Amino acid sequence: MSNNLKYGSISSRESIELEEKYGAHNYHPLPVVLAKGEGAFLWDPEGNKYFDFLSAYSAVNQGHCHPKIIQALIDQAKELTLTSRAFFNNKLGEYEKYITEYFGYDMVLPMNSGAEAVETAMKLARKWAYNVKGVEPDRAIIIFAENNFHGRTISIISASSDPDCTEGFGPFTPGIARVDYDDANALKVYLEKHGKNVAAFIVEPIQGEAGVFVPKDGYLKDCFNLCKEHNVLFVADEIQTGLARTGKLLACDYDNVRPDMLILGKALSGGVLPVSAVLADKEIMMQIKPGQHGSTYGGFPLACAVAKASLEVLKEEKLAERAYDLGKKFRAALRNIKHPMLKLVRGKGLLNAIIVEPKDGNEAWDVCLKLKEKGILCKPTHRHIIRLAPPLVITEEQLMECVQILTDVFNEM
Ligand code: IF1
Repeated sequence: MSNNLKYGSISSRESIELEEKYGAHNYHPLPVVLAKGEGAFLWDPEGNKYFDFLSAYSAVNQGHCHPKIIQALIDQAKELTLTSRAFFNNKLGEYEKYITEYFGYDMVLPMNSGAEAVETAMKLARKWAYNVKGVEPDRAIIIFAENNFHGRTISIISASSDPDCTEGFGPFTPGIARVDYDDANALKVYLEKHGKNVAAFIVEPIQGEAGVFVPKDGYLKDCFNLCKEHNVLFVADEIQTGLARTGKLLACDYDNVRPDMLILGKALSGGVLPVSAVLADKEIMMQIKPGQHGSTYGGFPLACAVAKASLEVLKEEKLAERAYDLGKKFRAALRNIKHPMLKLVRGKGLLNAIIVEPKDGNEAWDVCLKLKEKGILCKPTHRHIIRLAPPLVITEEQLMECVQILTDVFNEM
């Protein structure tokens, strides 16, 4: 038992030692231990307070432990948590009606992790290709973008161009192709050559992991139109960009594109449970028949209650509008920080990133360590890019306080 603890019963040091000893080393976390979260804030066991500028990779858009979402969790947890889909339950149908009307689709297939939803979309696309489009059996192709990130399963990393995601995990799933991101012509050329066997084009409206790559205005619309020309499904992976994060309900809204399949996850549960979903109209969704796909927890009553509350919060608190307005102010303020290490600012809404130019042996990781000391938690991606993505409930005043902290850190580098 350690003294000077504010939250929990073990210290930061003990927590790290336990993770090092007993947990797989599949991450290299920033040296900080979190014990409590509320809104835009996190605290370590000793009570040190931090702004969360990662939001668990956009899973906590509604803020940590949002009261309404936690209440929904508690109320449902006392009634019924899991039935499996062997039986009906009184929460799933109500949630399915709510979420399909919320996004304007006929149907939804509920899953758990984002990767499971992406895999589900791939299976639906293949079924549709064979049953509706008439692609020959086992010939369906799914196109992804270079530098994509859609999850960690074998079939999803089969689409990855990142050696860290693929090395030593072969052999890979066939029927997968890649085209350059933010280049509709690359998709056009591929579809003109192979379009008759292509089931779908799966794309992130903004590439998160790649470093918040925002494509040109109209890129998504051009790709959508090309897909329609070649009878190919346009599938948007909005697991990270969706649910108000980029300043619209969906990032596809910027191009007025309605994806044939919409993939959601992360903030769909406000960071409370792994909840994901694939939304599509009947022609696609009904290609999967009873017994052909599913999962033990997919659409379980507890997830339905939590996800419905999480979606309600987005609307009630106008989080997309907030993200839009605060994002513009945030990028403008960041661009005012004149420092040789702060090379570039990019993003939409409150999904932003800065590119850090190494200087005197300091690089993005060192900036993140300094930010941690001053009360902001964020982490580099691809070494020189720092994603800055606070919960959408952060206030303008708090955001500007963080800009000042960022300014101070760079000036001290
Ligand atoms: C990790 C980042 C990585 C996603 C998109 C599907 C998934 C993700 C657009 C899969 C998940 C997470 C996974 C996590 C770190 C984070 C991430 F992009 F957000 F930064 F890895 F690249 N589509 N992204 O962003 O969803 O199965 O994780 O629920 O794996 O390290 P999941």
